[in-house]
Amino acid sequence: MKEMFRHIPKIKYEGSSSKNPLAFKYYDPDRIIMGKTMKEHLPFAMAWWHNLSATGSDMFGVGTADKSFGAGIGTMEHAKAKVDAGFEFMDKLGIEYFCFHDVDLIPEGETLAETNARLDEITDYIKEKMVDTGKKLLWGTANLFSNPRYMNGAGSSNSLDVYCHAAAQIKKAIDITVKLKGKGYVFWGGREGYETLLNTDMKFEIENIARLMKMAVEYGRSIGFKGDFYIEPKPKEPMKHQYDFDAATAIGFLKEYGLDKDFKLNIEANHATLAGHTFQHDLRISAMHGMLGSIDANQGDDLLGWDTDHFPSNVYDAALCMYEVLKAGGLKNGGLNFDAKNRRPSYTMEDMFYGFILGMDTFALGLIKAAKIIEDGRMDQFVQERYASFHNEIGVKIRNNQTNLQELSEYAEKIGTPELPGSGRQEYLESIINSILFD
Ligand code: XLS
Ligand code: NI
Ligand code: NI
Repeated sequence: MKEMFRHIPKIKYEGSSSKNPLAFKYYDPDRIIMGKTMKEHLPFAMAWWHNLSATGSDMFGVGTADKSFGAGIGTMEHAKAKVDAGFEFMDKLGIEYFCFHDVDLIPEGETLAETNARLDEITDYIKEKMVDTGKKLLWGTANLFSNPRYMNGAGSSNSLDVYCHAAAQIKKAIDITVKLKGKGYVFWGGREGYETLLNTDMKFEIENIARLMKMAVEYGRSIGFKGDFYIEPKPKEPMKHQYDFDAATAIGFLKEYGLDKDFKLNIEANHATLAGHTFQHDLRISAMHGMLGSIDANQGDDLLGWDTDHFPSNVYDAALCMYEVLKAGGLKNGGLNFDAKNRRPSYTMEDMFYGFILGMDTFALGLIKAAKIIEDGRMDQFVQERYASFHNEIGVKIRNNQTNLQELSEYAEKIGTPELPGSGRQEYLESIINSILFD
């Protein structure tokens, strides 16, 4: 088999003083942080779609990057060349996991049967490579948004036939995820939303999505899938409004329809910010419900209002992300999937590696700094003390749901006018973070 990235060596850790662009400055896989190796804390994954398929095309122009890997686009030979390229890429970077949509793997056939046969063939090939290399599938998913038939969504489509076609695609995508021992299965509701309420029965659509997910869980469990199902919330784009708006909305939906035992959330940084939240916010919401499943590690651009999927470079955000992950006890079945792409003018093979080196180093730094924030202890201690007033007798009663408005009113009368609550000390806390980040 020919080497695809011939001029690229294996990427090694060389430390922060290294000037070698093809080396890690912070990601040192064997370094121990809080009792685990960096590699264990940071289960990085390659997204098949951005890394092996996307060429940088946008609505103003065609692609700039050549992802043919020496084969004719649209052929099974090309599908296999992508597998070869992907495994070589993961190997050179020391990445253990990958993620895919069904149609990232193969050119879609004329019929479901043809598409499915191609999926069987390519997953046989991928499976062999996995056995040889030890690489693993983090999660699989079905692309239910690109084909014109999904213009009104899949689970939320007004068309029964489209709904059933989506069901068939999901069934097959779960089959191949299980075949490749995937640890998760994702639902990103690409077009599960609406363009205008004037033509939309929102209640019907949301219930239909829930029914489809229930069937997916039943099917997955029936064929032995033990991993997690995930919803990946996003507020909009491509639709004007998407039903899985943000973490809180998705959790409410999962609980409403009894899906919360099988599902967790896959939080994407750029989706959280599109929803008007910080990345940390959606991670916290998920974690506090015990539903922080996996992460799509990327970042947006503050000045652009869409999902730009930049490789993460913001160490501040990565540190707060890893702070949430460490506090939540780590990612169990989940990982850090680089749902990220190079900028259109960064079109060379080297750029593919620079993107991942940037992202992996950013999260390595984030992990190092998050551990320091926790070990330093001042922030956690401050938060704890901030609520200390709830430790007295009446506070304990409130926390145990053992009181009522009558008793609280009597207490309030007894104490007279309350003192002002303690200072929030935001600036003090921000300066602690800065001193840890930049020491
Ligand atoms: C798009 C989503 C998508 C999901 C997988 O915005 O991030 O890439 O991660 O369908
Ligand atoms: Ni996205
Ligand atoms: Ni994503």
